[in-house]
Amino acid sequence: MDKLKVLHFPDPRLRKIAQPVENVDQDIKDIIEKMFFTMYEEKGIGLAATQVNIHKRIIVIDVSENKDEKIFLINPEILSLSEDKDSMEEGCLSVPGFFETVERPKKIRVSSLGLDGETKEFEASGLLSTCIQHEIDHLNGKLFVDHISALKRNRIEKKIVKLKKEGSLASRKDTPNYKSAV
Ligand code: GNR
Ligand code: NI
Repeated sequence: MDKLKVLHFPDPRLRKIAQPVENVDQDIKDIIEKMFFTMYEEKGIGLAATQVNIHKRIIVIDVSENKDEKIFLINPEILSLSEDKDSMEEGCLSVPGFFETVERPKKIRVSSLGLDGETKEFEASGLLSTCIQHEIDHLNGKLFVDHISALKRNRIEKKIVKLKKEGSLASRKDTPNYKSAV
């Protein structure tokens, strides 16, 4: 299977708003499969379709230790957010090699479509909650660097543009974007 190409900040395509999936058909199942393949290859714990230039509301996640717990979300919606917050060091396959602490609500209640097209609801906390919020941001054209200061964001942007010009961004792909929750 071919790996999908991951867009890098500040590519304007990362700012597009993804459109809801209307039918969970074979086309959507194929996209999900390719996204899981790409996410595991890139050593990410999550991937939003926006990052691979597919502007549909689809997310894949695996926050498990053994990389054997696939979670996919179709048309995910955050139904409620807790008052209490969690701070985590975040990374992003679209912002390779940079990590910054982001504060987000600790617990969320989420709805999403299953492969049968039925709506499912569940709660998430910890790394899964952070990851879902990070991925839904992508579907809305938002990146984790939008949660940090403009100064830091601009510095990161300049560094990535420079690395891309030098052609040395590819070698950083070996840096896993996974950071432990503890
Ligand atoms: O691999 C990833 N690690 C990560 C770490 C902390 C918070 C969020 C993430 S998601 C990221 C993969 C990615 O870019 N998903 O959009
Ligand atoms: Ni990301």
